[in-house]
Amino acid sequence: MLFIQFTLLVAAVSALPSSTNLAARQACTSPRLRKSWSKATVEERLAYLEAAVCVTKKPSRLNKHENATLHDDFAYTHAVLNYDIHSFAGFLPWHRYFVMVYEKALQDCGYKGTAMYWDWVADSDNATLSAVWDPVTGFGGNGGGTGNHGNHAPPVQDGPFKDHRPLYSDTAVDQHRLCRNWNRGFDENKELFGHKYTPQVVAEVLANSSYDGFREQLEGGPHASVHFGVAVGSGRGKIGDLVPSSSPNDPIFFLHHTMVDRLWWIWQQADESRTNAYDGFHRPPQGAPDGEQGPPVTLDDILPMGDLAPNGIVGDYMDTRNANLCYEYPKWEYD
Ligand SMILES: *[C@@H]1O[C@H](CO)[C@@H](O)[C@H](O)[C@H]1NC(C)=O
Ligand SMILES: *[C@@H]1O[C@H](CO)[C@@H](O)[C@H](O)[C@H]1NC(C)=O
Ligand SMILES: *[C@@H]1O[C@H](CO)[C@@H](O)[C@H](O)[C@H]1NC(C)=O
Ligand SMILES: [Cu+2]
Repeated sequence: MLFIQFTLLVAAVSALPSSTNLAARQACTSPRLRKSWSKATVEERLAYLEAAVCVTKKPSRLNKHENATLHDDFAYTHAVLNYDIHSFAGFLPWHRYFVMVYEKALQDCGYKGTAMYWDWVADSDNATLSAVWDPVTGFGGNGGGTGNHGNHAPPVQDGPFKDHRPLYSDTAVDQHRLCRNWNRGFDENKELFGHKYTPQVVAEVLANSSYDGFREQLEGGPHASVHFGVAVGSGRGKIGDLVPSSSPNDPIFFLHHTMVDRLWWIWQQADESRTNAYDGFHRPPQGAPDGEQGPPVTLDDILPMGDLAPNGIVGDYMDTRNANLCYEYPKWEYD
């Protein structure tokens, strides 16, 4: 009932966005190009890493725990909102906004660039060889070493985040070393589940002309496979940081989600009408009977951001040429 009233209410104001969009677009005269990590200069990569380390040392904005850092705030916010931001249409705009909040946090640490992406489509043949895992110009490699790490996968051994100590597992306080457990291409699988995000597979996902069909296939296919490929080693061992709802614990999360955002951008570029294409249904309240669905989504829906940043509105995160975003990406380049 509450939902129905809400939908009626927002229907009344939905004539507004187009003129607002136009004004916002005019304010973005020179969009910035978000780059692939592997194509950025060494200087650019080091500048990003320096700022990303700074975020892991800055004081928390949420002040939920005396040992929390700003980086922990990102993991906590994502974990506490987990149910409301995944497995429905809002997945894409919510993560677009979340990456933007992180980009601003990097810039508050002195970084002059933009978010960058891990091009796992280009790296799908053997994703363990990606430039993102470099110990000096990247995020360090797989977990390893000896010893017992409780519920956690082996800790990352090298790179700028080897001393990073995420505070949360899901929303529970459980300080631990940053950990990864790569899926090493067993059986017919490519390394890190790369067979789930080859150029051919992703081109097929992009060919889905319905917004929520595209979103569902991207989220459940390539997006999920990268999370699992980095953090769940072939059914063996313990889970790395990129899988639980606290997955922003691993700073590679933001490069992964910038790539997801780029694929949405590429999908939007295929037709002008797709800039504001948004459909599907909200999830039902947690614990509702199977098969129940929530109300239809609208461009006026709220993007909740907890206490990390002000809440957003979906319609403000559809067009990357809006003033609050103002960026673009390299086009599809794998054929
Ligand atoms: C914060 O970290 C310090 C140092 O590791 C530890 O002694 C302390 O118990 C932690 N505080 C809480 C509330 O967990
Ligand atoms: C991927 O690269 C790693 C590192 O060189 C290598 O050990 C592994 O065998 C490669 N995987 C495949 C399936 O070729
Ligand atoms: C688009 O995605 C939806 C949801 O996953 C799926 O049911 C549909 O078959 C897809 N359409 C095409 C043409 O692949
Ligand atoms: Cu997420």
